[in-house]
Amino acid sequence: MRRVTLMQYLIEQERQYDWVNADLRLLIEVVSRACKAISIAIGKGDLVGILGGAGSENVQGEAQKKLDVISNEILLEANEWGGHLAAMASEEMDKPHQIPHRFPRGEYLLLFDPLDGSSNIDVNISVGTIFSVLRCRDGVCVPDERAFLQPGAAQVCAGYAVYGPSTLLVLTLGHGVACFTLDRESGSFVLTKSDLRIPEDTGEFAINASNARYWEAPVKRYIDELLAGKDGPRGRDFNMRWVASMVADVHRILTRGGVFMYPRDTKDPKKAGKLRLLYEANPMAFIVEQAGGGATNGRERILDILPDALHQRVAVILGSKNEVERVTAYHAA
Ligand code: AHM
Ligand code: MG
Repeated sequence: MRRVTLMQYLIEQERQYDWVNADLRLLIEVVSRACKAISIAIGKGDLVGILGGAGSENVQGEAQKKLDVISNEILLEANEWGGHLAAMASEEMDKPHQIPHRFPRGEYLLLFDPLDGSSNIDVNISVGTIFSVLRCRDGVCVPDERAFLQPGAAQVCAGYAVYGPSTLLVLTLGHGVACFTLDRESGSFVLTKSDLRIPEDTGEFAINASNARYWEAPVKRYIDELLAGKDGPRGRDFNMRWVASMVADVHRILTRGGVFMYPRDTKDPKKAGKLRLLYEANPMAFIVEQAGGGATNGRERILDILPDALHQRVAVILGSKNEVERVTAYHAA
């Protein structure tokens, strides 16, 4: 079988679609190289003393792990000099990161969660990187927070890397989803699955059940029905999985179906959910929709939400289409 590397795949995309240009290709290649560097760092773990806390907090008041900080630095440094970006934004930084004046500026905005699921680092469970690419509007000289406040439907590209038993890169450019596996010997990401599809129905769900007492009524109703199994209204048994790394949970859903929920709850009424819209929910929603699944906040399609803040949170319900539609319908009832 012909081996297709990420670079070959992107060149083919560029030939096929007008709007995939050399800058976008470079951007994705650079992000993939950064993910490779993060994967190598994670693989070394305790051998080089990079597990554990960094002793600092991010803008959202969350304790940072050393690898959160290292991964953020790797992505910033890799993407600064290529001339493909107008600015970057990250879960780990309060404000957008501007491209230093000594480098040319490009037309794209890059957003990322450098290390998603970082509470799992120290216990050697899969973590990942999530990224989203937007176009910077014409005439914006210094892209501040407002430049990034575009709905998810405006994304040019989105992807994630999972650092698990294999390192994978999953990517959408808006016409299907492809998955690449890092060949550790050659150092290349090799296309291992194209046109991923999420089954419309599923027997598996993912939610952090320790929050059950804070859930809103529609979520309680939906989960109660699943838990009732074949004796309940659904008439069949469901299985539950929760890795607590969104990348790993979403990757499972892309592989064999399922529904992932981090709903709004009453634990902290000021927060609309736990996950962040711009660099967690939007890229994952784009990928899931491109694979035939659904993604809502219970009330509306995630990709249609007009953001009002860089680090805004959102409820997330995504995965197998029929289940996402059911939960969403329960919210409207
Ligand atoms: P992080 O970006 O700080 O790692 O937080 C996001 C993670 C998701 O990967 C995961 O789905 C969720 O938080 C798990 O939350 P909880 O620990 O409440 O189950
Ligand atoms: Mg995250």
